[in-house]
Amino acid sequence: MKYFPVHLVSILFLISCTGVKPPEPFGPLPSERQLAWHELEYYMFVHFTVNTFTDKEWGYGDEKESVFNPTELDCRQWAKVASDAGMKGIIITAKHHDGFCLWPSQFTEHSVKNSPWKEGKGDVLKELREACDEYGLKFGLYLSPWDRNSSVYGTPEYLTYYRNQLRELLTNYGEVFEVWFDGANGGDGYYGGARETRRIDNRTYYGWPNTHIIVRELQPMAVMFSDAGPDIRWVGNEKGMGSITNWCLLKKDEMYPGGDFAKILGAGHEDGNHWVPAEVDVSIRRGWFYHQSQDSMVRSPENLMELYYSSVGRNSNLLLNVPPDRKGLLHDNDVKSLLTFRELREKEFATELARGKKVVSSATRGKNYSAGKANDGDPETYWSTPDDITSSNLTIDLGTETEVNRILLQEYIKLGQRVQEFNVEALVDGEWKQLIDGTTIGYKVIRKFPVVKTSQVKVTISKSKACPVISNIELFCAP
Ligand code: FUL
Repeated sequence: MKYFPVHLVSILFLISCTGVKPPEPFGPLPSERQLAWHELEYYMFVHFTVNTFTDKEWGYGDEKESVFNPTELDCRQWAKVASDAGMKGIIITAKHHDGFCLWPSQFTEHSVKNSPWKEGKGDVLKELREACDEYGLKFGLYLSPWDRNSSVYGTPEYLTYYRNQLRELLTNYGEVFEVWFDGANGGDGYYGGARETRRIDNRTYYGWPNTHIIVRELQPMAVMFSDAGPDIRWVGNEKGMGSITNWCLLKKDEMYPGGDFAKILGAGHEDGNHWVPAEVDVSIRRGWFYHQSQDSMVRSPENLMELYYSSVGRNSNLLLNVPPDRKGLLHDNDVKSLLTFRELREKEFATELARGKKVVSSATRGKNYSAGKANDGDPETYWSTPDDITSSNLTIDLGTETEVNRILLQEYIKLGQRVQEFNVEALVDGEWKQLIDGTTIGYKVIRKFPVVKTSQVKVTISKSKACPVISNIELFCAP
């Protein structure tokens, strides 16, 4: 009995801390593999094949294997650059539309095994896999569904060929984080000598569900990309532009790869019934493949910084293409630009101003969901409100007058994407001044605004599908 009161106090204390239930998940939720993908944010695309040697963007399919002959191919250089640039992985064109395979596939003669490179004993994918492991990078594959070399393209037999190749790739090269199914499909080509135009019906020909099963079976943690998912969607352009309103949601059952959906893909569907976030694919040069004539047209570090804001800053991942040259190396101009971009990025976000500062909110769900959870640096905690409160604000007290010009916001997406409208204000000369307004947040949004000197910043969630769950707010003053 002596201890009873103490016991009671601790029980009451526990209830007061944990008694409030967390918000129920709302709408479609990300899978474990999608959550892991979100966190990668920025990774490299590598376009490399016979086109590199023929100076083309789309090989016709009749290129001789003998043209593929990189003189100094070094996947470790690619991986080192990717790692030094702050990227988290590499996705390579195992096979582009021309049908040439960068690995010695047992299902075709049209591959590195009949090229002079390493006397036909080489395997680019194996080398890249090892290099990725050495540098701690994820490894991804692009296997073009369109194959302008294959004599059976357009017939059911081709699907067996395609799926055999996919099995080969997903079995022999370790863990794959993303499989890239491109949307460009059908047209003229070599097709084993037929040299004709072959059209396929995007909706039915590929029998995608049966191909997807193979990926799930062999690489359960790999996400699949295409214009229509199933896991990751195209952003609808190749200019590096994520959409400001960007739902991770999509009515993917109404879509198919290679369909005419570019206009929808940027924003996704606010009322989408599946979680299918957007990936921004864009090249550091004009072309996807290396062309010497484009050596002077490499994107500048400043331009890459803009790309970062219009992709990662808009709730998308950035897949930045850096094509190796005929030696099989990334060109110096590209490397310099990438590394300087990393420096710029580090300077841009060098000092975070909001962490641990005093925060108050107009509504809170309870102690475990208090405003301070949004700036405690812990991605697993979040600020939330009671279920019936879907508009609310949070004010960060910076303590002293501080210069600010960037804000980063994140929703706790494990509970779904909710926010539909928000705005940010700063207290200037005793009055609230609006800095930005916005629509969706999702995994991450980073926004710029002109420098403002303020002691308080207020984030208002003005419209949300359900009570907001904000896991992170950061403030910066970029140079
Ligand atoms: C497109 C392809 O046609 C381009 O050649 C490139 O591979 C790009 C990433 O996807 O659909």
